[in-house]
Amino acid sequence: MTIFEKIIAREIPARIVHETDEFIAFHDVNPQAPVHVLIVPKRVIPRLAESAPSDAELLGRMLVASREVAQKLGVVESGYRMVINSGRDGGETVPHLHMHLLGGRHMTWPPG
Ligand code: DGP
Repeated sequence: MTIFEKIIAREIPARIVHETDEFIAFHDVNPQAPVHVLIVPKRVIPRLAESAPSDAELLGRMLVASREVAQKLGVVESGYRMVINSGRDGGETVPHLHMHLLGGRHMTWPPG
């Protein structure tokens, strides 16, 4: 069981900002920006590289829901960045697909 499944099951606490029957959004424990939320599907997909065509609608709904999360956290006007780390070189540390929503400061490019 990944740490995110434990958060979904309420076995460990998290600061939840949004939840549907398909996904959950909560503050990252190690924030990299004033706003740093993870949007996580309840159904485990280990990483983007292991997603299937049948995941397309779920992933699309999660991306679209980022707007609602950004609105709640006050960054929809100022802007925000969505990041998905997939696999070792992508920097993925928790093998349960998740989208990072980062905002509240100006993001630089290229990422580290
Ligand atoms: P990634 O590197 O893309 O796999 O991001 C994993 C993120 O998960 C990382 O930014 C830290 C966060 N994280 C890890 N463990 C916990 C936890 O127990 N609670 C919360 N809220 N976030 C966690």
